[in-house]
Amino acid sequence: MSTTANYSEKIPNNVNLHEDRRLQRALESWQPNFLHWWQTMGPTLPTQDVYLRTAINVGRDGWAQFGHVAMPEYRWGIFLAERDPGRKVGFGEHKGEPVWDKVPGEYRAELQRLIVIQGDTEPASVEQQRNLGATAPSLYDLRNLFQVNVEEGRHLWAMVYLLHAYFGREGREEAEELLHRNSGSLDSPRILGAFNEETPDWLSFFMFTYFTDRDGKYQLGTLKESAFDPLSRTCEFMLKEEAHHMMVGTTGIDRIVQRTVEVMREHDTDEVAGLGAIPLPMIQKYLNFHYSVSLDLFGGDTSTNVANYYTAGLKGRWLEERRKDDHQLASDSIMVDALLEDAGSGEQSIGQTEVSALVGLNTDLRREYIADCQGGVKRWNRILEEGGVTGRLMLPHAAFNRKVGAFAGIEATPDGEQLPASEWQRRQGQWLPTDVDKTYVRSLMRPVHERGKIAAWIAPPRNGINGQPFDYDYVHLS
Ligand code: BYC
Repeated sequence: MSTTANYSEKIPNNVNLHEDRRLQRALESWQPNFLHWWQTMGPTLPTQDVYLRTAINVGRDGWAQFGHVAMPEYRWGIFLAERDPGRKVGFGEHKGEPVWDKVPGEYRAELQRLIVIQGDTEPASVEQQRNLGATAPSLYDLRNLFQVNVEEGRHLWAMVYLLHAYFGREGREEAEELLHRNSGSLDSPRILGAFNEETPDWLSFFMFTYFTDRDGKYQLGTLKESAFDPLSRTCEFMLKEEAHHMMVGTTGIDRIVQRTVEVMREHDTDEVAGLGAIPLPMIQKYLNFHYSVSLDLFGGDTSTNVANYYTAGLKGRWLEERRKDDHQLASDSIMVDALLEDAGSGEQSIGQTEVSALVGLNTDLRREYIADCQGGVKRWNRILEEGGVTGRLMLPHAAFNRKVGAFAGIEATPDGEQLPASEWQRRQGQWLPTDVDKTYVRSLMRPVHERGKIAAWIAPPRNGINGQPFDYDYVHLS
């Protein structure tokens, strides 16, 4: 297989699609449905063209090409990372055996489910972000939004390729369903909770790309370990694109915090709401929301699903190779979050319990994710510190605002103190964005579509894209 994509075909690919006419025809008949979905559910702001990067090969150097592209003509393609012919299963009961080029019959249903769930999130996020172009704070940010959108579209292609190539008629039906479910739809919602939430403003967008895209990074990292080699190779390449999405989120929040600090100092006040910046407590509430719904994306703290996925070799751990254990975990244990019941009073309290390492694998992954999220908080707090501001941001406790896992049935403050439901009802507006907060943030969202200009609530970026300056003509509007 060559690493360079073949762009002479309708669907650019590096999987020699032309050698399998049936598959090629099936994907070519899905292509207009995808384009219809993009036109009806994708970005709403009319543009002539956007300065986008397009993947042209999967090798180490120069896999991307930058240029102005009319978005509906973006070359969404199918790219798998290079095959490692000697690759062996790295964990579970098949550890040490050669990896699989086909789907073993006994794991078909589970693999299909994992691929469908992964695939479902990609178009969901495009749907959630579809109206943001109308309020972009700069052309630079607008371009980044569209870059994220086209790449999520490509990640949908990545999963649809697997469904079509390896899962027969059922796979093709699932590929159609991926275009029929819609974010927030009452009749046919997206599968996972966070992907039915709104992304109505740019503070939410940056929080989403920081916290929710980061779940994507960790889930893709575990699927990259899969014994099903085409899934592993697909995810490996998706992770390269994902890095840009992380950058957008991290630096987006950097720049909001930076601007808030500047306005606080300029006016010598914490009350920046009337001054066009976003107050720190409001940033904290948005952070609390996006972090807690993203924690839910890791599933239950204990899960027999994940134990089975691991044992079967379908889904590994984050950086599996670096783990210093037997990669089978049959006799290991792990402490996981739990509600502990007092034998006498029957009262429940927030605590931890020991379970077998296999059923605790969602916890293992969530922990890796939490440690990574701390990195963002540290860097935003550094901006606050350097700006001479005493306030700090923090990640809320794992029990705060949870709908999945051990703490789904209780309420807790961001400090992890348990609350009766009535008190939560009364006080949740202290910790989660209220209608007033959302209205204020939305009131700031006025488009700045002029070259080199930026909205007052966010600082300009340090660097442009691909060595271009901030005032580059990243987007030509229609
Ligand atoms: N919402 O056994 P449990 C991304 C369901 S993001 C609703 O604890 P399991 C991206 C669960 O399906 C990454 N339902 O869960 C980011 C199960 O249902 P069944 C997406 C939920 O299976 C930004 C039941 O509850 N990729 O790429 O251990 C932009 C019991 O659950 C939720 C993946 O997630 C929820 N939050 O783990 C663009 C990877 N959580 O089986 C893209 C593939 C759980 O009883 N998915 N449920 O009907 C998986 O690995 C697993 O399915 C999960 C759940 C980690 C999601």
